Amino acid sequence: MKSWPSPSLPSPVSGPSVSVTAHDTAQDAVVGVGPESGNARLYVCGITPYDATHMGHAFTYVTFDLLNRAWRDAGLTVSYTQNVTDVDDPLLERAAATGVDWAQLATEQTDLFRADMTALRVLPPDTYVGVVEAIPEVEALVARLSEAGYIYQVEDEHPDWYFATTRAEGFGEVSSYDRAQMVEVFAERGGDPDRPGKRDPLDCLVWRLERDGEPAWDSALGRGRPGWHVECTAIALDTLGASFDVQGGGSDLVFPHHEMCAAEAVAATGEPFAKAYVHVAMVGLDGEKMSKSKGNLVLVSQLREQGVDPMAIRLVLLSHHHLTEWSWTSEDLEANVARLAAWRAAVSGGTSVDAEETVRAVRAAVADDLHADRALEALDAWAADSPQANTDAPGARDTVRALVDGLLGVAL
Ligand code: 5CA
Ligand code: ZN
Repeated sequence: MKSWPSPSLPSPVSGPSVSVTAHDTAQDAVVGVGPESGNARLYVCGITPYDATHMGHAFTYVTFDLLNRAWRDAGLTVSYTQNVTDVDDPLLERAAATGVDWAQLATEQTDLFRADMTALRVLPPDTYVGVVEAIPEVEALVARLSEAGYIYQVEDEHPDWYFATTRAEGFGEVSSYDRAQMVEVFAERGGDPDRPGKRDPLDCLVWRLERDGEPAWDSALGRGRPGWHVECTAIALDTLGASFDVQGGGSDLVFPHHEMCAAEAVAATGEPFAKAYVHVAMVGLDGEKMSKSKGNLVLVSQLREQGVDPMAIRLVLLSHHHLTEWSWTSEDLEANVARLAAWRAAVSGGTSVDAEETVRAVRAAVADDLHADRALEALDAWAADSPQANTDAPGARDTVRALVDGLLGVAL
């Protein structure tokens, strides 16, 4: 497991526990997520570390940080696993194109990601695992799938191993896509529907045999490396078990990634993969999805270097609901720099707005499908008539400050 030291755990926030809801893609409905009491289990798909963290990544990880914090605030403990896709085609291609060692590139970019997340006060996952560290777990899962009759080799000069995706019970229930849509999106997002020798265009690669110049590991399947989806399935099942509470990621992972993960898990365990699938809308720049492959990036590290307060960046991210697509703008950043200053002024100068009522509104907004946007509005109203020294109850400002720190992860 990779280390990711905890910068700050949420301050304890006392208050009535509120159960948490979130939009589940599979049911296309806002549903209760996590148990009534005890331990909630979360798996969030981590980065492919070949370039620096952009605002799209940050939006995704801050959204699940909010879920983590909301669960803790509701009195639950949380087991949170995140992977690093530290060996994959785009990473190997970038390393080859820039003449650097792929493992070195992955290590550097993973370190930068952790530094960015720490600056944004994203709580570290309990388990942070690279695919390279999880090869034995992938092998064990493929063996299990093979025993259950779901694995085959294509017949060509590279007889790679495939999973018979469409035979798995419940296949299609995460995305609800029809078959034509699946084949189209599969081709766009790293899949190979047209590869000869596959039994079904939607079958997905689980083990790619060694090619010249590519990293490879010995395994019972032959020397090679894992396919993408099976990595997350193996890491999630190994660290959280089946039927964990939430599988999370950006909406670009609904299909094929999370659909394939779910199919593999059901085929291997007979149980559902996750109870709910939560997906974060895409962040764009100038009307296009922000992505490493397009290169239209606003980087967290870049803004930090320019001296932007990471708490203002975090407020920009929190001010957008996770189901709504939005584009990064400098106006939005300026507005949130001002918002941060107003909240800080209210913490030191006082306000006449009732703190308890504000705390209730913030808590209710976050527990309701992670509506941090509405929580921010309640805090804006609280801060709006500052300074009003001596009109608020003793300790009221500290209560609000502790809530903003613990639940929203914003240090005032
Ligand atoms: N390593 C895989 C997941 S196993 C991966 O998708 N890596 S990634 O680096 O491309 O993306 C990391 C996370 O950020 C994923 O959850 C992805 O869905 C999310 N993400 C990527 N681009 C955006 C964007 N523009 N807006 C919101 N989230 C995004
Ligand atoms: Zn994943």
